[in-house]
Amino acid sequence: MAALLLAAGATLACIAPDANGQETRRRRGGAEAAKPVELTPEQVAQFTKIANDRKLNVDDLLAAAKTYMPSGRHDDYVLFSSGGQSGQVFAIGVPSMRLLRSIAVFTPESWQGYGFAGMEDPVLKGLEINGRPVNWGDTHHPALSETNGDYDGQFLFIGDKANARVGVIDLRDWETKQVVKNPLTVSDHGAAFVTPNTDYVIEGGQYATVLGYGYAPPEEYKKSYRGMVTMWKFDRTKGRIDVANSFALELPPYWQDLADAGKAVSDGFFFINSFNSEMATGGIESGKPPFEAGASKRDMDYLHIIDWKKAEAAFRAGKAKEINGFPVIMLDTSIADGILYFAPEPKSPHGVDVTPNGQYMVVAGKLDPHVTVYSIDRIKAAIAGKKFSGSDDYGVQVLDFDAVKEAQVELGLGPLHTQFDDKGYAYTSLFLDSAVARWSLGGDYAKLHQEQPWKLVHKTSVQYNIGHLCAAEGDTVSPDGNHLISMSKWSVDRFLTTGPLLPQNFQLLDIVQPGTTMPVLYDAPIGVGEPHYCQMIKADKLNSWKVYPEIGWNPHTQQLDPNAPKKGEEGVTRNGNKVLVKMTAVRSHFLPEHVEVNQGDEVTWRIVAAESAQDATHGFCIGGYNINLSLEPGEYTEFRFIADRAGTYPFYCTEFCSALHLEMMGYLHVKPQTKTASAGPSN
Ligand code: K7E
Ligand code: CUA
Repeated sequence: MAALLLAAGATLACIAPDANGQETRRRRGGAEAAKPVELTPEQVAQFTKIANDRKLNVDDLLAAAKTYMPSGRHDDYVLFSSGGQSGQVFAIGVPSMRLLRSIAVFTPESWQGYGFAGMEDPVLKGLEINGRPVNWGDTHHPALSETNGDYDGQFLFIGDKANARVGVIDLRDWETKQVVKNPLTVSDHGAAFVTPNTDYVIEGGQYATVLGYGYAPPEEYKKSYRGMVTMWKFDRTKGRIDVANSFALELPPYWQDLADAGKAVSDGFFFINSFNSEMATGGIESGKPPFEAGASKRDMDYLHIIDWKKAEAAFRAGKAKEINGFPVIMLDTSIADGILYFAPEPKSPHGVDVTPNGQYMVVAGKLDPHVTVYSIDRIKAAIAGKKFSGSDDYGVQVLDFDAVKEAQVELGLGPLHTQFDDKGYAYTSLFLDSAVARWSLGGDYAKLHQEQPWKLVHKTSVQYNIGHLCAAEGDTVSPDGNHLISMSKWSVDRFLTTGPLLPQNFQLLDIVQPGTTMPVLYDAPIGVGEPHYCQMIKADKLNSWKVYPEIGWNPHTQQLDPNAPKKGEEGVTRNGNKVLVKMTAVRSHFLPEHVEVNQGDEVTWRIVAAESAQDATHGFCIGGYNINLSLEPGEYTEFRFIADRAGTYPFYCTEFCSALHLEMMGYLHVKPQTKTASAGPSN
């Protein structure tokens, strides 16, 4: 019987994945080679009956046909979405809207094993702030790495608003490699955005503080509080942010909001919208106007125009000053070197987005029904011609609004963010209207469409209160213009009630047809966190590994690890109270199966998944010791812990990897220190 079971296990383990793969390939091939569909009268009758039974109209049937993915068929795009307060990133297939994976970034996640690898988990260590573990994040803006302004599918960055951190994900294995903490501010908002060749990852601030974790009372706001933007240098070869070559710019204490890098004609600049140029300090509790009123008093705020190539030159010339050990280009240098200019922007705007050709910057009104469009040609000419309307309280020169403004387009209530397609349209989210506005671009874009330039063309209602939106390849120099996601924040009445806390609603819009056709095709509830922004990349641009390149691969160094145990080296060795475990995991056993240590021993455990078949993932957990690893094919992990609690601890594989998965276990025996001590949890 055992032999039979083993044989069955081996069959399942070795043959099933191949058999599945073949099956999948056959089906995909079959689907691609399918003859054009011709419905028989019987099939038409069948469709009609189903539609009527399920109360579906023709548009519903069309929407289903546009989004349904037959089993085994792959999606065309991958949406990388912020997971909001979950601290994660979600990968979602488009057009099916199926969740493909979640990636733990700022919040340890047990399925992926991240954060549960004992004391030495490198990413977990990166979450510490001033010695305190801060194991969550408020993820906002993901940014795919770019080459020449086009997503290259290599890396993904994302900002943590609550703690001013940036996470780096390697898209070869879809795992977080690095988290950097901004040493200047507690929280941020305008992160992450990349320059067109990913030389820098931009992290803009938001709520002004005393830079470098300093203190000053609110009465000293204007004097002591400051905003900032940080330019994190990215080292593509290492796949890490190079902190030593990164720097920041001091900014006035306006609340910098979103950022976007220039591209093509505007390459070398980036742009940040801002609000609270009133420098309101709130204080509703002592009879002062609350922030919401105080920060919205003036008619104009400032679009920040930053010449980052000049800033980089100033940093390299040693002109930065250290704050909390981090180089900062101070305002006087930025003004003197022509690094920073302002342009007026209407009333507490939200979002700045650069058109694919780099020519225009679109700032959405939020409290103003317009988007305001600036042109880089006008900005450059105004700087060169010194067309200033004055300067702000800190001496930053303000460009003349009429000199830099290209157009203003009235769209509706609460415009927030803008995306672009391949047909010369822009799409702006309208939070208060709960709609996506399609409008026509002018300039070189005018020849791509039949509309009047700079005009509202159409609005599609969404459900409800859209924040960001995202078009296919929408932040690149060449957007695809077929799918658009509305990241709707309220979902009341859209889904079954899930208690008082409802999911967010990602709605898929079809933007293929020009003009006034722009239907909602699909509602995808997102029941984790409040996602802010996402980016959508063509799936065939991703070159993900199917398995790790070699057995013994260390995902943190992205190379073969010399410490990875090889087959035949398994065992337990001791040096004083230090115990070294070398283990391999292969269907369906761990080797060794018994590990004996003494209470108080410091245990270093090295484990390799000696597998090369795709999806032959093992897990490894030790209950009570907070250990859980995901051991993907080829992966090597080292973890350490103090065996401070005596007892008998089964360890087992947490992934259903074969028919004999339940047998893939062993025991950690922690022998009590004294003969009288009793073992177990009551110890
Ligand atoms: Cu919610 Cu981009 Cu943080 Cu706008 S942000 S909605
Ligand atoms: Cu290995 Cu279950």
